[in-house]
Order: sequence, then C-alpha cells, then structure tokens
Amino acid sequence: MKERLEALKHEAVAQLNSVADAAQLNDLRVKYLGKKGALTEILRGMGALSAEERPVIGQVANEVRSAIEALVEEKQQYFQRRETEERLAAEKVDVTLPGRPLKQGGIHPLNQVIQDIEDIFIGMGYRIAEGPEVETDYYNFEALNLPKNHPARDMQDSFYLTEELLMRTQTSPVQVRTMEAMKGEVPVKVICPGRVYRRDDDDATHSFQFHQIEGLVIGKNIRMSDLKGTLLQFTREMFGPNTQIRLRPSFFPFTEPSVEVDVTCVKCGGDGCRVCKNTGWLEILGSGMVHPRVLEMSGYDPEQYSGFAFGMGVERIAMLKYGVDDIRHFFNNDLRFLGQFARI
Ligand code: 2NL
Repeated sequence: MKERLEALKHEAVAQLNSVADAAQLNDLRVKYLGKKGALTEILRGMGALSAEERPVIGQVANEVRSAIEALVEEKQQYFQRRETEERLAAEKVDVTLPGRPLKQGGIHPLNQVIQDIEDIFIGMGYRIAEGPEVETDYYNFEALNLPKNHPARDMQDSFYLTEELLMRTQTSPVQVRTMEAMKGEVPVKVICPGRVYRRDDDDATHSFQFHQIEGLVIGKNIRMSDLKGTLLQFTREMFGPNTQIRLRPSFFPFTEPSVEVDVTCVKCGGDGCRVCKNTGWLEILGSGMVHPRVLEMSGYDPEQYSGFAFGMGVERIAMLKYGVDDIRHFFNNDLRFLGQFARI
C-alpha cells in the first residue's frame, strides 16, 4: 500500500508539473484529492491493514496528500499571477502618447450678438428680463394695444396653441410682465432678448422662428431725445464710433409716435453700395414712445410717467454686422459656417 501511495504521489507530481492552465489544474485536483479521487480510493483499503501498519500508512497517506495539496496550491498561485500579469499587459496604457485633440465648442453667433447687445445696455444701466415663449393672448396682444380685430392677430400669422395661447410673436410680453411686477415703480430699464415665432415661409431673410431684443424705459420726463441718444450710443458701440442714425416716422400700435431707425451702411459708411441698395442707410430697428394706453394697462399713469421702447431682430443685426446673406445659415448648424465666429 505504501508503494501504491508513493507511485500515486509520483504520478500526481509529474502531471501537476506539466499542467498547462487553471482548468487542467482543477481537473487534476479532483482526480487526486476529490471525494472520488485516487487517494481516497487507496485509503479505502486501510480497513484491511493490521493495527501496526495502519498509523504508518496513515502518516504516509497524509504526507502524500500534503505534498499534492501544496503543489496544487503553488500551481494555483502561479496561474493566478499569470492571469493578472496578462490582464495588466493587455490593459497597458502608454501615458506618454500625445492626446487626441478635442474639438472646442464656441458660442453661437446669434448668442454672441445677443451678449454684445446685452453688454452695451448693461453698460447704460439696464437689466435683462426673460419670459415664457408660450404666451397668452393678453400679454402678447391685448396689453400692447392690439385690439381683437387687429390684422396682426390673424390666425394665419401666428402659431396658436389654443384660442388663448400662442407662441409669442415678439418679446414685448416680457416687458408687460416686467411693468406689472414693478407695480408702477420707476425707473424701468430692461432689455428682453429671446426667441419669437411667426407663421412665415422661410426664405433668405425670413424664418418662422427668430430672435428679438426689445428694450423699455419708463420714468418721469422720458422724451424722444432720450430714445434718440440711447439708440445713437447703442449703434456706435455696436457698429463703430462713426455710425450715424436717422429716424423715419412709422407706426406701431404700442408706440406713439413711432419711428424706424436706420444706421449708416456698415459696408460703405453711407456712400452707397450693393448692401444698402445705394441709399447709404440700413434699417435696424423700430421704436417709439410707449403708447399711453399700454402704460395705463400695465399700471403706469400716463399723466405722470412716459417711456420709450424699441425692438430689433437679432438675425438681421448679425447679418448686417457679419455680412451674412442668408438667415438660414444661422440654423443649419454647419460647423464650416459656425467656426468662422470662434472667439478665443
Ligand atoms: C420691430 C419693432 C418694436 C416695441 C417694439 C414695445 C414694448 C412695449 C411697449 C411698447 Cl411693452 N413698445 N416694443 C416698440 C416699438 C417697436 O419693435 O421692428 N421689431 C423687430
């Protein structure tokens, strides 16, 4: 029996020493040490041994078991180490490789123009106000002196959601909300940038959605000259110190009197060119003195207070400033176009 145990040990050691992987090792462990393994098989014969032989053989059997167990353990550790090393080698990162260049995003040209305009008016003491793009009929039209049968309220011209709700067609409702929130206090000095919507067929100069910036000032003795001085200051900061403006009479339901404002052509400076159609002037905004009924409806006594307001299309300003000939460029998200406006 002792010889069989020694032979088993030899065989096991030889096989374990040439084992190739963890799976094979496990098979061998079961084969020699398992419940139905070779060692157990031999030990089952112990019953037939004499009382003297039994402890001797028992000791040999234990030594054989320990020797095989130790070798199995050693091999297990070896395979574990090898697996870890292989994994680490596969995951190896060369930290000295140069990084892949990241494309840097930039501010959209329309937002750049909005920010520039905001900065100019903040410099003159204005605050910025924003409001909802879905508006009620009251804030979008009624409070701006556009009565129920006014052509601007035609269903054909606006995106109505219900009888009462529509996508705002201008940012004026934000100013109406500001006036209400101010509860008749002065001064009111706000500019309201934002997206507006009109039912229009898109072409080179029209889009069903575009951006507007409106401004509103209310106080005591606010006059047309304040409007004119403010707009001159704005246009000079926006288009250059030599810019001139001219005011032409116009009509808006929410201002009286109303004017349209032209600047000297950004391209030719007033000499006449293709951009200004040889007039030397470009129209950039509409404005006027706030209509007394508009003041009154939002809680300002028109006998005590007066104000001016103006509104401009951001896309139009951006197109003039940067010589863009099609409004749709702003909405196509073509990086070849947008990349030209990168500011580092
Ligand atoms: C244009 C003309 C304008 C206003 C907007 C306004 C707002 C209030 C009261 C009175 Cl709350 N007026 N806004 C006034 C005149 C012209 O916009 O051509 N915009 C693109």
